[in-house]
Amino acid sequence: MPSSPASSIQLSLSSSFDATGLSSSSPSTSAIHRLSFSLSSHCLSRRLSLFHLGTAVSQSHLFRSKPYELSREESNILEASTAGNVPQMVPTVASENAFNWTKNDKRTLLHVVYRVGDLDKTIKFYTECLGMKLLRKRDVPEERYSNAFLGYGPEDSHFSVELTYNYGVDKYDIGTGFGHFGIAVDDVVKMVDLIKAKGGKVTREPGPVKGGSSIIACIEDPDGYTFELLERGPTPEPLCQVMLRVGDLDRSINLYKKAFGMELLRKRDNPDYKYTIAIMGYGPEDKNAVVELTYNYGVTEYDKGNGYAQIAIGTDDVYKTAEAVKFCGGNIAREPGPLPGINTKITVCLDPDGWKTVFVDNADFLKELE
Ligand SMILES: N[C@@H](CCC(=O)N[C@@H](CS)C(=O)NCC(=O)O)C(=O)O
Repeated sequence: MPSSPASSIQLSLSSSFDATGLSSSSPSTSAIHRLSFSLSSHCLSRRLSLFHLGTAVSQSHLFRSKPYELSREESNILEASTAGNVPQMVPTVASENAFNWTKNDKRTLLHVVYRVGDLDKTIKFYTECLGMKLLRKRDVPEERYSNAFLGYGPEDSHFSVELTYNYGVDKYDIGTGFGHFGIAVDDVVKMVDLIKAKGGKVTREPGPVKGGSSIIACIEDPDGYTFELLERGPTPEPLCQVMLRVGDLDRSINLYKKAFGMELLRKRDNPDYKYTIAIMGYGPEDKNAVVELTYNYGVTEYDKGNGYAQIAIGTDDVYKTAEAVKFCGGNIAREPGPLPGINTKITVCLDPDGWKTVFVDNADFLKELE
């Protein structure tokens, strides 16, 4: 039976992904190998190592829930590219499935995790000065730490902070890479007055942001973490930003888009003050918390200290997410699996600057909340 161009391409692609990843039984498969291996070099080494280790089977098992068919556009690209020179960017079965997984997975920013030296003192400051609610607390004595979760609404629908207190550690180094947590408030001056009245430390008085018009102010919490107060209209998500400094903005945007499935919501260059920011997230920033990546001209490295820990992102499958991150050249620092003592399944990714992102199984996370 004659096969359609799409299905013959599908067959060739499948046969190219044998356990070695290097078989070339026919001119067309060898051409496709060149296509597969002509992606960027970090993707190349990842893919080679995965397929050399014979994980092609589990990859396709993970990602191929139904036979993959190339769209007309993809078939055209493939046809055009097999006819001539080696192309720059052609989707493979596995990379396309990884891409689809990342795009269709149910991802939201769950919480941001960092360490504090005195849980009660921080809870008092956040509830009395910042208007947060204490959402839950847990003690994990076998691991010698406690957590407190605070925020502006229930954790199943709001971004929150997860404070970690390690028994006996009362001081942390914040480093220079962590920037701030952003809080949207309707009146920055009023908020700052309240914080001052409660004895809080204001590090930047209210006023228009340098090079812009929005009103901001900065305060420091008891451990020295900066909170930027941003004057905005009413929002369902007052805890609205985590700002991290990065050494190469495009490199980070690429990873956060491809591996984390975030959108680049906004990018702004401020040449007068020699920095560029990129706002990355899973939905519009007036309704969702976002990650603000800041690049300071010429600064490629920061000291990350030991206070700030990570952002947690919900996913429907930590195993597929870990594989998808690897396909995009991301670094999985902890293979997917359940956390000791809590049983929530997680996987950990380290971005090129060393910032940690933890993907948390959505269903396990909801069970934690029960
Ligand atoms: N050099 C700054 C660049 C980022 C920056 O300046 N961000 C703006 C907010 S988007 C800010 O903090 N401005 C301080 C001000 O206006 O006083 C840093 O690394 O924090």
